[in-house]
Parts: sequence; C-alpha cells; structure tokens
Amino acid sequence: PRPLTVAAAQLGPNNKDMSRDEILARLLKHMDDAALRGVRLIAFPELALTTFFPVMLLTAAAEVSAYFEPASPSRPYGVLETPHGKPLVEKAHALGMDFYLGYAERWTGEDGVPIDYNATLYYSVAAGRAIAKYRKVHLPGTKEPIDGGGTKVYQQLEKRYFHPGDLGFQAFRAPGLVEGAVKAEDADAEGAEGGKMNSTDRKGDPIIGMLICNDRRWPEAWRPYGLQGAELVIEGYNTTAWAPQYDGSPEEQTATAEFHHRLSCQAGSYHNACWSINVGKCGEENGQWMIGGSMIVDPNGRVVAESETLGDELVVAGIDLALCRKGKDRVFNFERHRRVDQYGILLEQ
Ligand code: CDT
Repeated sequence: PRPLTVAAAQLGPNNKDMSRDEILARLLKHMDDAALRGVRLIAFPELALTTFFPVMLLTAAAEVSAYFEPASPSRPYGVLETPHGKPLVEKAHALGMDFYLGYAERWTGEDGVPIDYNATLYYSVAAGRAIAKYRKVHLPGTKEPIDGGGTKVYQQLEKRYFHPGDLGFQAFRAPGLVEGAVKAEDADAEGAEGGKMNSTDRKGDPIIGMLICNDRRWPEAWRPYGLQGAELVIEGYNTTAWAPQYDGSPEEQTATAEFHHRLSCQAGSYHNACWSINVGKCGEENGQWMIGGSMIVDPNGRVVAESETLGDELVVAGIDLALCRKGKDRVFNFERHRRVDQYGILLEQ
C-alpha cells in the first residue's frame, strides 16, 4: 500500500463584498481542521481567493484587475508572495501539508504585455516551493454577454476574462507525501507505478495532474495525465446550478448539473485508473446558485467521500495510490491496448 490522506476543502460562497482576508481566514481554518485529521494534501476550488467574477460583466479595467494575482518570469508564483498567499505557505509548512490553489493569474512576460489566465498551482512542502502550475484550457461560455448583459440571464464570461491555457497537461511528482519513495537510479526495473521519470524524481512519489472545472468534462484533458501515469488528478470548480435562460425548473437543472459533474469525475478517474479530488465553491454566491458535490473518487470510479452541504466543508479520505495498479495493468494498460494508429482524427479536428 502507498497510503495518503487528502482533503477537498469545499468553500461556500465568496460573495463579492468579501475581502481577501475574510476568505483567507476560511482557507486557513480548513487547513487547521485538516491537520487534525492527518491530511497531507489539501485542495481548494477554482478561483478560491475571490468571487466567481466571470459571471459578472465588468466594464472598468481596474475592477477586472483587482481579481488577478500578478506573475512574471522572475515571480512565476507571485500569488504566494502576497498578503493573502504568504499565510497559506506558512501554514502549509507549520502543518506539513501540500496544497492545490485556484486563482486568477495576470502573467506579464518579457514583452511586458499582460495575459490573463484561470490558473492553479501545486505547493510542495518537501520541495519548499510551488512545483507545478496549470492554466485552464477549456474556457466555457462567451466573450460577449448574452442578451446584451441583461439581468434576466446568467452570464458565463470566461472567454472574455481569460486566455486559454498554454501549458498543456504536464504531470509531476510530489515529493515527501508517501513513505518508501526511492531515488530514480536506485529503483528496481519493475516500476511501482510507471509513468515518466525525470532524473530527480523519486520512484513511489505520487504522479499528479491538475485540471480546472470545465476541463473535467473533456476526456482529452484527463487522458494526457493518464498517459503520463497520473495516480491523482486534482480539480477545482465553480459550476452554476441553474440559469433562468435554460429549460427546466431550477430543481431539474440542478439535478442534471450534479449528475454531469459526478459522471465526469467518476469517468475521468476510471478511464485513467487514477484517484481524483474534485472540489467546488458552491451555494448562493451573489444571488446565483452553484452546485456542491465535492468528491474524492477512486481509480474504479467510485466516490469514496463526498460533501453534504453547500457551505464550507472539509471532505477527507485516506487513499491508497497502489489501488491504481489494477486498472493501469489490466483494462487501461495503455501500451498494450491503445490503438494510436486509429486516433488520428483527434488531432485533425
Ligand atoms: N467554471 C466553470 O468552468 N464552470 C462551468 C460551467 C458550465 S455550465 C455547464 C463548468 O463546466 O462547470
């Protein structure tokens, strides 16, 4: 067994009048509560530090930029240097707890032109730094407001505020989380869990991939991680429960949204023989409802732990990474069973 205790730190609404400090206090409380339950890795939702602003039509540039965290080649994880990011790092070290954090990133590269992304990072306590970043690839909704921005519809304006992610789906190994990992050169030929290894990687350290919200609905987003041997995919979301412009009562729409969420998380885990932590921000935020259903899913696609409320709630599970082996060696042994010569259309259209 390769045991690890993980948590989905579900958040209730971050209303737009809440300060970063107020929100940060809730994140830190989640970490303290998680430590009491032996958690070594905690995941926060998409855009965890702010309200889900893509539902709003913001016209003033300053209003938009207030939601973003600066980043640049010299400060790739600028958010962790801010007054609302530093305390997360300090708490992580005090408790020995890695974290996944969703946030809005304003990246200013060498050319000085800012580009905005819906991003997430993975902070590793053992490494003493953030070791991975992912930028959301699948941006739902529209660039222009529907119905002229009218208040009788709910907007989803991610295409307006973000550029599609440009980092691909790069899996990584997180050091120090499970017992018994050994240096790559000392590992015996028979891999404990497969996957690509860099020379500094330690065999036995979990292979992790990151997604953000809408990505979880796309098999194309999970599969690159599966192909890299991912044992755990972490995904934060904000999913509208219902919208007045769509058919069906709020109850019917909510039930369908919850079903599709569950289906996507369970299928992604099963098809790639990996665990997944899926964590939402939910409840009534600025008058609009978002689904809960934060869940931890095993490599068989079974939900092993799930939230019960639409508020701040910690969902904890003891997982065994070794459970991925069955699927990876049998039904989803990609090397043995995939037929890449038949998949060309995936890259043509
Ligand atoms: N944040 C995000 O990506 N939300 C979308 C809403 C789309 S409504 C089906 C999601 O896919 O959950």
